[in-house]
Amino acid sequence: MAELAASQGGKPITRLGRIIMLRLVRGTSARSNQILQSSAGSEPPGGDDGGRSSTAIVTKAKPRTKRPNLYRVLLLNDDYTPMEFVVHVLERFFNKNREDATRIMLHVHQNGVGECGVFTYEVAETKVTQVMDFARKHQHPLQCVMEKN
Ligand code: TYC
Repeated sequence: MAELAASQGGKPITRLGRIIMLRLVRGTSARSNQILQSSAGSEPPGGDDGGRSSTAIVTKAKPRTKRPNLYRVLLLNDDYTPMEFVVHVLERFFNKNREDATRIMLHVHQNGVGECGVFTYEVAETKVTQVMDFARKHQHPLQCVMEKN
């Protein structure tokens, strides 16, 4: 990915990412991601080449996307929360269909813990808060937690 912009010598240049400056005159070599030659503010006004040369800026924006940390949201088993309530929680807050919700609920019931989904930190935190608030409102001891993936 490269962007090209040209400027006359002496004009200020907006910097975008790493900038490679190339003097478009004979004899200039290019090495990527390095400033080769800058004429900004250093060229004599008017130049000495009869206006035949110009300065180009090639910006090569290095992709800087980072993968976000991911967190698993888990439901914990208990002896009191009704199965139907847990299925409803999985449908309502984790967008599960009834079949998947029932499968996950039974997994938690039998194994003590089970995964509802994997999310970025803020989404996971929101889900945990929503589930805990909803369980408390209905006076069920259901516990929902998150753990780093
Ligand atoms: N063990 C509960 C019951 O027998 C059901 C249950 C399932 C509770 C999953 C919590 O996360 C849970 N009523």
